[in-house]
Amino acid sequence: MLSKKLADALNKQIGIEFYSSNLYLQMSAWADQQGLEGCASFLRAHAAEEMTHMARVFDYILEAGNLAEVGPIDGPPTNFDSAGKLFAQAYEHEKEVTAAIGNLVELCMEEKDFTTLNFLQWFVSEQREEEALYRTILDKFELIGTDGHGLFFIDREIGALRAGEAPPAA
Ligand code: OFO
Repeated sequence: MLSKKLADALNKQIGIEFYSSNLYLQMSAWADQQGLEGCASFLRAHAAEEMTHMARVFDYILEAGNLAEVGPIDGPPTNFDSAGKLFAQAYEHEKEVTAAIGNLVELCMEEKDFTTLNFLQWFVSEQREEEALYRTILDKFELIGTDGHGLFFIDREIGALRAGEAPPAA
């Protein structure tokens, strides 16, 4: 069984992963409305991937013999001003998730729960990949720019990226 403190913290992570999924789903709707099909499909896939993160934590809590709890989840914003701002926001969000995973790792060490520490290693690597992925996207905005046909090309490039996969080495 997990300690009450660790079970509570992992249950909070369920909410964070749900929120991530809802955020990317909402972002995909915004992108779709702007005619950015590549961005919309990338974000939609990322929303689905976040649900798998949620399920990993949910299942782990259950397997440990504790109660997995789906708490209230805040609604994501609906307007993102521009595609560049949207991806900057996604990157900031991933950094927050990385910090939340870091707090969980710290708690495992405090509690000497090495099984959960081991479970969290996957998330530690995943966050490194996701931050790198969003940095790659932000680089595209920087390099290509959104003037003229820029946004069209960026949208095509983002559509070709796959959420959940490490970006090619620069
Ligand atoms: Fe974006 O990795 Fe889960 O939240």
